[in-house]
Amino acid sequence: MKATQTDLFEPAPDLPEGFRYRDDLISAEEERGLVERLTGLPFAPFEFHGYLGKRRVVSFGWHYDFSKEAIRRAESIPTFLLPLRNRAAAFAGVDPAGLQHILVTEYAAGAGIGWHRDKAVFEEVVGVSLLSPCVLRLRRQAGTGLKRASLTLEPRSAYLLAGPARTEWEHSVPAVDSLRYSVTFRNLRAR
Ligand SMILES: O=C(O)CCC(=O)C(=O)O
Repeated sequence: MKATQTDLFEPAPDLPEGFRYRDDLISAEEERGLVERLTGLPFAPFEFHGYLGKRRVVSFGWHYDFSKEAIRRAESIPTFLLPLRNRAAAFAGVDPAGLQHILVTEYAAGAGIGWHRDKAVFEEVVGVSLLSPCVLRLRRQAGTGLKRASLTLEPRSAYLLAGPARTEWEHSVPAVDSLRYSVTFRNLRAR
């Protein structure tokens, strides 16, 4: 991580409470194997109320339908993603089986994701980055202004959004320079 140096598990003072980051969640060899499998997935352009985004996505376990603002069942989680889910869960300190939603996102060069907070149906969010670095920007309202933070997510790294980082802060990823995949794991909030 270049922009803001943190301990393995403790956020730097300027990173939000509830945010955690670590490099090298997986090895380069594991990354190669995963990317090979990811390229064969049935990606579709991200759709938001009829607008098609530049990034492409595929969901497993559950799918969040933005047009209906509801989640629905999706294809089962492929077995090749289960070891990565175990690793992500161990990093986040959550039960792997609870991470029932997986979103794989393909960012071609020039694709990013705008400011948002993940939907309230989800609880913690664990993201794993593959192939290329990107900047993760974070912001939240502070009085009449905005408090901001950012860091570089290195390939093979993981981050956790929990607590205020998840519920109070928004995040975004500016357009990437070269192909990047993210695999985000989410558990469902008790209903
Ligand atoms: O690419 C990332 O790691 C961020 C993904 C994200 O914010 C999302 O899917 O909501």
